[in-house]
Amino acid sequence: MEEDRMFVTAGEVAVSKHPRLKDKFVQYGTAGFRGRAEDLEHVFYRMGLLAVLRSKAKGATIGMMITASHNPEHDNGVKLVDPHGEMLVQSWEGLATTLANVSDNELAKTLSEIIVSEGIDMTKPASVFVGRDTRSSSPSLARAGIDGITALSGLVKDFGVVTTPMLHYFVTCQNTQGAYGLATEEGYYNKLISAFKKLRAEKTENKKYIPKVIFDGANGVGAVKMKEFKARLGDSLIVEIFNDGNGILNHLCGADFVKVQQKPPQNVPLVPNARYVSVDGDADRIIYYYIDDQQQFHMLDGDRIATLVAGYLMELVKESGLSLNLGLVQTAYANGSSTNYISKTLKVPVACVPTGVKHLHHKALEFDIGVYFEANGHGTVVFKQAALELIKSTPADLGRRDNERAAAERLATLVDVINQTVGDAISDMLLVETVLHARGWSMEDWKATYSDLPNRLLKVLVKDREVVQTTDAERKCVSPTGLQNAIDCLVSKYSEGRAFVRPSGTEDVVRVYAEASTQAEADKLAVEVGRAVHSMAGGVGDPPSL
Ligand code: 16G
Ligand code: MG
Repeated sequence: MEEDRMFVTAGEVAVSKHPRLKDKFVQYGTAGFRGRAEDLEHVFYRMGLLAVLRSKAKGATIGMMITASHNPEHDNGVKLVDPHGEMLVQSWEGLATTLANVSDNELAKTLSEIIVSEGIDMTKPASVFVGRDTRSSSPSLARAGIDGITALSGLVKDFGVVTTPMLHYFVTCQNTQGAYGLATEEGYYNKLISAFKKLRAEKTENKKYIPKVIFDGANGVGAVKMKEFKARLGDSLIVEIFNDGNGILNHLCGADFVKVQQKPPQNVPLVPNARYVSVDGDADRIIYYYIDDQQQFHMLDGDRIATLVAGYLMELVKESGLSLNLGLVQTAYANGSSTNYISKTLKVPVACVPTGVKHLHHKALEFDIGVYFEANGHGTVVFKQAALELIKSTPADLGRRDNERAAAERLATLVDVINQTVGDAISDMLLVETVLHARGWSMEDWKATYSDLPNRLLKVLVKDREVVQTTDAERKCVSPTGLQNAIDCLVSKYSEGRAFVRPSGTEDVVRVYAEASTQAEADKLAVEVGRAVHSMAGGVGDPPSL
C-alpha cells in the first residue's frame, strides 16, 4: 500500500539523516519533550512524522513549537499544538512517547500501528505550522522536524522565530478560517495593538498610572517580538527593553528567575516605583515587580495578574448587565491570600486543578468567561462562543442602558487584546496595562489589594519521583502511605500553615510548597516537609535545607 511505502521511506530517512543514536528513554511530559539539545534530533524528526498523522486525524492544521522555554540555552524541546491552540490531547502524549523511543528499524511498523489504532485516513492532506525560539540549536532541530513532516508529504509553513503563543495563535486562526484573526505576524500585532490603543484612548481620572514599563526579555524571543510591538505601540505605552538578546538566554534573568529567586534580573537598571516585567524564554509567562523607596523588592506574579484581571472583568460584566458566569482557575501553588481575596472579597468562584496548562485551560472553558493563571505567570482568559456573541452584540442593542452598552463595548474590545489560545506574556502585559490604566493604579495600589502569605518552594531529589502520588488537584498525597499524615502533623503546628508535595512533570524531583504567616515559619515548614519526603519517598543525597 501507498502508506507502507511512505513509512518505509520515513524509516530510511531516519537512519540516514536523523538516527536514534543513544538508547535513552524520553517522555512527552507536560511541556512536550525536553532535554539536552544534542540528544533530541531524532525526537524532532519523529515529532514531524507524528504531527502529520495528527493533522490527518483531525483534518486540521497542527503546530510544532521548538523551544525549551525557561530551561538553559543548552536544552531544547518540542511540543505539538492541537487545532484550537490547545496542548496536544493526552491520549496522543503516549503515542508521542512510543514513537520517540522505538528503534529506527521499528519506526515504519510503529507508524502503521498508530494509523490503525487511530483510524487515520492517509489519503487526507496534512498541514503543520512550525515555529522556534532563539536557541542556537533551534534551526537545525526545526530542520529535523520539517524533514519528518515532508517525509510523510505534509505541507509545512515555517514561521521561523516566534513566541510559543504566537504559534498557537496562528494555528487557531488557520483552523477558524480567519475568524479568530489572520494567521500572520502582522495580523497578530494588529489585532492586539489596535484593541489596546482603542482602550487607551479613553481618559482616566487618576494620574498615578504612568504609561511606561521596563521589560526584561530573558535574552530570548520575547525581546525580539517586543521590539516589534514597541515599534507599533508608539507613545501609547513606552517600553524599555533589557536582556534583549545580547546576553545568555534565561541566565540570571527572565520570568522564571525572578519568580523563583524573588529578586530582580541582572542587567536591568533599578528605579524606585517603576513598573517592571520579565517574560520567559518562549514568552508564554510573565511576572511583574517593582522596587519601593526603601529598595525593597515586590513581586506581582500570576496570582496577582489573575486577581487583577478577574476583578476588572467581573466589574465590566456587572456594569454591562449581562448574565455571564465568570470563574477563576488556579493550581495548588496559588497563594492562599489570593484565593481568599478573589472568592471572598470579589466573589468570583475559584476552581483548583493540577499543575499544567492543559488542566487549567480545560477547566476555564467551563465558564462563560474563564480566567486562568499559574502562580509562575502562565495564563490567559477564555470566552465561550455564546458569551462572545452576546458581548459583541450588546453595544448595538438599543434596548439596553447607555452604561450597559458602554461596558459591553469595553469588554468586547478587551477580548481582542487577549490571546485566548494559550498564555501569552506580551498579550497579558497589554491586558494588565489596560486594567492598571483604567483604574489609574500604581504598582503600590495593585499590591495593596491583599497581602501574600509568605511561602517557600523546595525540591527534593529522590530515586523515583513516581513514588509520590497525589489527588485532589495535587493537594493531598496518597502515596507513599503515611506521608500525608506526616505533612498534616507538621502543618498543624503553624499558624495559617499549608503545604503540599507533588512529583515534578519536568524534572526528576519532588516539589514541596509551604506557606505560613511569617517567612521564617514558611521556610521551616518547607524544610520539615522536605525532610519527610526525603525519608519516606526514597530521598537521594542530603536531606533538604535552605
Ligand atoms: C510545564 C507546564 C507549566 C507548569 C510547569 C510545572 C505547560 C505548557 N507548561 O512547564 O504549566 O507550571 O511545567 O513544572 O503545561 P513542574 O511539573 O516541573 O513543577
Ligand atoms: Mg515558557
